[in-house]
Amino acid sequence: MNAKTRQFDLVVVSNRLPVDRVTDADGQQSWARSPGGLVTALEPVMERSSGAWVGWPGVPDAHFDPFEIEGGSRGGSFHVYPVTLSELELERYYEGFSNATLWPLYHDVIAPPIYHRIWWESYRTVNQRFAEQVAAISARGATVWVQDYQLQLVPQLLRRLRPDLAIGFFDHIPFPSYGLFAQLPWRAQILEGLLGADLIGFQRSEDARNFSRAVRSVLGVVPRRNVIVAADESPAGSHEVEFGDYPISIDADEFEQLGRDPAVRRRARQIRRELGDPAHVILGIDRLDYTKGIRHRLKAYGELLEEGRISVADTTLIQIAVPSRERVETYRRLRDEIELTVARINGDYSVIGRPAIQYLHRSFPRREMAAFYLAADILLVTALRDGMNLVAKEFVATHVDNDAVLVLSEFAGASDELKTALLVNPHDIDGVKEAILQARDMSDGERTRRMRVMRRRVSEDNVERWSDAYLAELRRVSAANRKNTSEADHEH
Ligand code: GDG
Repeated sequence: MNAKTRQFDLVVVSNRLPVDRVTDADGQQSWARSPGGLVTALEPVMERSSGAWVGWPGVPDAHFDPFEIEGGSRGGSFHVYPVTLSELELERYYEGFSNATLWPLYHDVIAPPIYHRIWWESYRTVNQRFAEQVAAISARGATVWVQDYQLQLVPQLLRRLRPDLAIGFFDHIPFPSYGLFAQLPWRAQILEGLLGADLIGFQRSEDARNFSRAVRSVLGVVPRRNVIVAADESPAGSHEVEFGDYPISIDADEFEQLGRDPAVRRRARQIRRELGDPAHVILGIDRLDYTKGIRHRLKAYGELLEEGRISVADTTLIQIAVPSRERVETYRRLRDEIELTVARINGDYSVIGRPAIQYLHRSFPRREMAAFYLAADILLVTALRDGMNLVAKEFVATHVDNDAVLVLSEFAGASDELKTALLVNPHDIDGVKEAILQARDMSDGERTRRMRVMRRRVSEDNVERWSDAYLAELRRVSAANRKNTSEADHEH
């Protein structure tokens, strides 16, 4: 069958495809899979049920034919349907509406959200294009799983085109409290867009509560517990939308294996040696984003050095800041601020061969990430707001010897599950300082006890369980909706 006319039983839709365009030494172009939690989670189900992935391939103004990509960690393949975005759409839909309007608004306005009507228009246009692409390749009654805040209108647009589909939506980032969400000029349209789904998943129960309140206040529809009756164009005139919390996780086995891998363990020891074998290695790994609280962390760390409560003689902080959204002005400014702070702290406290902060602005292969996790005694996650924070879960899974401490922000979704971490309010700098010292001075027994509880949790609630639970519920809810629709159809 021609790849273009193929129909699939499971279609995953996300802004960015989990593949990258790569050019080899001879100038030959090809596709490489970008490793990520979501692909790993969905790979087994995609293979079981003839799956396709719809998304933007990362290159503006380029048209690519659908293709099949192989070579995953499980040796499987899936079909890829690239959606074309122009340079202007990238500016307005992606960098504009997604990353300069929704992202700051949904993360508690840590940075001020910017509202532009022209960005909103582009968001609508692009969401329509995604919906049409999905409609064209979904088999009758197929399951479609829409991912994240860039595509909140797709559920409704898709339901209009294909009422036969089971439509799920998962929000990877927080859903803001009503007081903030109310700012959005297009708040009603966004909620109506989402309500095209059969099931809406959030990271935390708090997000689900915020969503419920927004629906009540903006649309005047009162949810019954976790169900909303949403008007649509079907013979029944409406369908039921279920919503709830489905906290995402990681491929815990993979990180545990990396944690036991002799080569990764050797590399972790080597990292410590190259730092001059400090007694305490503290780590931060984040996309360079203002939501991650990197400045708060540096402030706490700088003050501890200034007060002589920690010393470069026995402690090093490794801060990995993964480049992110570098064309958005707020991100460029943030990078300057962070690098100025790091340079000041290093200028004031480093000695030759003993940096106060080992700062790395780049990304690393997964095995190297695991080596950094293993090399560290303490991980600092000080996010001001974070949907989940997978780095925290990966750190926990990798430390198979239970010999590390997680300092975790209560504003990260992960804090609902990882309750034996040292929980901090990152705005409380003194509290963060105390937590760093408590982590450093913790007895072996307490470290092990706390870590063991978290490791069990991450290993049981892994990402495969997450996607299985979500998809099972989606199919249940949509089957009930289709039954109601066909009964209404017969009555007519
Ligand atoms: C959003 C939400 C939510 C990072 N640097 C490298 C690298 N990574 C990988 C990590 C981890 C992932 O990227 C980052 O995930 P986080 O959850 O920490 O943060 P966001 O990117 O903000 O993700 C978040 C998530 O969606 C999932 O729902 O948890 O709240 O904001 O897996 O390992 N991977 C490699 N090299 C790097 O340099 N290979």
